[in-house]
Amino acid sequence: MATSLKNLSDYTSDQFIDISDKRFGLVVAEWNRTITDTLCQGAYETLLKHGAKEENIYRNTVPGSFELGLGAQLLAQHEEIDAVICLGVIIKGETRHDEFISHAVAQGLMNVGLKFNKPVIFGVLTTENEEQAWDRAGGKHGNKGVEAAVTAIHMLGF
Ligand code: DLZ
Repeated sequence: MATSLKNLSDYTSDQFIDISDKRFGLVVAEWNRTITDTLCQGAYETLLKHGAKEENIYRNTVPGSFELGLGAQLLAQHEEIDAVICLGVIIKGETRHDEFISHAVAQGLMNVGLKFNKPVIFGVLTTENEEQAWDRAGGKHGNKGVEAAVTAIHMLGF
């Protein structure tokens, strides 16, 4: 069934819908676990704060960020799941592994969202070091897990 086209002026950046019956999948990478757990906590609390029910939030882990794409797909393929939030921390090392993983994850998550026509959020930190990651996981730049959850809610209202 085709959805009706809303007036463009309806789309505002602070648009939030009732998410009390929405189901969310959280996919969390285990690399840099203490940081990804903090991102996850931020996302989880934000969903609850905006009205999601605890029993409607499904949390799964994957070994590393590279596996977020498949993890997202395995959740997104379920009709009951409305949005998937992927959380990871990719820290630059001596080699270019971080670039390959980051690009693959970004592209992979975009593909899953477009394939299943539902929000699949890229909540992945790509930093030079651990300090920069903590700055974005509850530190001076906020918690990007919170932002990822807000983005998912925003997209559900689209
Ligand atoms: C191998 C690897 C490396 C070196 N660094 C990270 C990282 O900083 N963040 C992350 O989430 N994952 C890392 N991984 C693991 C890969 O994402 C992946 O799990 C493995 O290459 C196996 O496919």
